[in-house]
Amino acid sequence: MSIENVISSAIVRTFSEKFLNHLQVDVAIVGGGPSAMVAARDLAAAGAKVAVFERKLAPGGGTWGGGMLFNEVVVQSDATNILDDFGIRYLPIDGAEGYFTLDSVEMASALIYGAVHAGAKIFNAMSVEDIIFKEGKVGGLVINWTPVERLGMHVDPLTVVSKCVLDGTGHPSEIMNLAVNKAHIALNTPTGKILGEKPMWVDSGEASTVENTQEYFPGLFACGMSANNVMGGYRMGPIFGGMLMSGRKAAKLILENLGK
Ligand code: 48F
Repeated sequence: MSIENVISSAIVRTFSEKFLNHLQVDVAIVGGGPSAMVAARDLAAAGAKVAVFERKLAPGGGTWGGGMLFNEVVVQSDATNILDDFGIRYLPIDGAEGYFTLDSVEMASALIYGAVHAGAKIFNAMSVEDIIFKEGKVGGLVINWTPVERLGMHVDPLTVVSKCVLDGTGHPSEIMNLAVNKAHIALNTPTGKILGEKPMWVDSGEASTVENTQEYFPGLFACGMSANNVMGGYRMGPIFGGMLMSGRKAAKLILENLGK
């Protein structure tokens, strides 16, 4: 066999095995942002079978660019235990006790590595375009390659069956929008609909991101900015403690739901 054939065969075979093995999972996570990466790591570390579907080539969501492309972010002391779990370093901010700066590239890469090493599988360049909704129950995701989505190619998708779905799609809450507008699901919000993100109020947004991380319909959870958008929380900009704590809370709630 030629080396060219060895390489191509190995890639097709191992990818196919990985993909086949994750067409049915405990938890299907949409989006590879910081809250989702923490959730994926905690869930996988607790023994759940987890697949993450990320539209872009690189997971990490809004982490990489720091604040306005200055590639540093801020985390508060409530969340430094999560940074420690991933081996991410941070420095105190002079005159602001309990707040730390960290390199956003280190954070993004460590979150991804931590999730994958704990056993979560990340499928990048795959977009979630719909949910499975059968007999009143959310049963998984409908996926397609991002280039297919971007080019508007008329190609049918494939599906991933899961016990729980976690919407980690950030500001647009894409899965919750599908749930409301396509499946006509009444979410666990005051109106049953998506309340919409409010403008910036850092401390309120940080707290509400964690509070709003919950199950919004049986088997359907939201974390990070998606949760805040669903429940009408404020935005907070480049402080990330709330995102990390949201991911940890989402994993805890889902594990309870799975009986793990
Ligand atoms: O927005 P994002 O980083 O998620 P997050 O965990 O974190 C928010 C912060 O980055 C920042 C902030 C912090 O203060 O406000 O915004 O809530 O990442 C969301 C990821 O989901 C992917 C998207 O490409 C991004 O990487 N995504 C969104 N919709 C889909 C998707 C979809 N339909 N299918 C697959 N991936």
